[in-house]
Amino acid sequence: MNMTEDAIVRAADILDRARCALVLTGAGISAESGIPTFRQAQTGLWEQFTPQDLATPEAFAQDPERVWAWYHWRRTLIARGGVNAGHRGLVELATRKTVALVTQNVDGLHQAAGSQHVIELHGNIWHERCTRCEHQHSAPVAESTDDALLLCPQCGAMTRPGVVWFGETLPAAALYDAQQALERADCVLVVGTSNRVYPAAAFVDSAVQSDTPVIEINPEATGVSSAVDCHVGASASLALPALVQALDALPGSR
Ligand code: BV8
Ligand code: ZN
Repeated sequence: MNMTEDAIVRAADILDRARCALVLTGAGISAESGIPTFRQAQTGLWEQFTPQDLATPEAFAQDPERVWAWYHWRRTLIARGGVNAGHRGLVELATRKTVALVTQNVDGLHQAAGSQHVIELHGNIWHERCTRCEHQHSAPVAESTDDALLLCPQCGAMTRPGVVWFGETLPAAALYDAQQALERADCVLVVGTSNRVYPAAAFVDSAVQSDTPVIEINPEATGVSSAVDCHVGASASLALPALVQALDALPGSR
């Protein structure tokens, strides 16, 4: 058995003992859908920018057209890439264990794969909200046909993507639900995040500090890899289906 297989069996054993798992995902789980992660260099027109340059209120105030063009580009990548075996693996896992799924991602791919009650800490790229009135709107999941900024159908003012930018506070309801899920969880599975963006990363920190067993799935080491109970050094689309298989193979499993 190689190191990854061994880690997956250990992770399955930890999960099997748990009653309720909190799963926290980041951009890495969508990487194999062809969506660049936040730390990966962007491509094409956007390679000269980092997400931190564009995902801020200041960038939007300075050049809303450019920021909307970036979101249209990402929407097209998401619509084109679709869900992968990692997203589907979490749907399968939720049929074996009670899972609370908290994501930092805005791509909506967990919901597209069939995950229920997804807690979106950073909003959703398909949501749009007016910068002047209360109007909110969800765009259909489809490749963007243009890259123009979008105007409110109600009052004609500019709309903005319904996501949380750097320097903005997270939705109180999502934070509360994630906190509740963390308190109920007796195991945390963190998938595809560099654990650098707060306050989302604080959920993993507090799990590690409170001796809740933590499993990390990430082909790279991160700042928490040395502190977690089990690091699976593999991609989400390989590790998550394998984790479900290993759970099913345990004696006494369903
Ligand atoms: C807040 C939505 C406070 C937008 C995102 C100055 C001013 C204010 C705040 C701050 C500041 N300085 C620092 C902060 C805090 C800041 C922060 O944490 N900054 C970081 C950069 C240090 N946080 C905030 O600003 C937050 N708000 O603090 O408010 C406040 C309080 C009161 C009043 C006002 C303000 C808001 C943070 C939310 C930002 N929005 N997204 C959009 O998407 O367009 S964050 C963005 O980063 C994404 O959501 C992304 O998910 C998230 C985290 O990144 P990761 O998911 O971890 O992605 P990353 O690329 O880093 O890592 C990918 C990982 O996957 C890697 O480890 C890789 O190895 C792995 N991987 C790759 N391939 C695979 C894989 N894993 C598995 N399988 C694979 N195949
Ligand atoms: Zn409006």
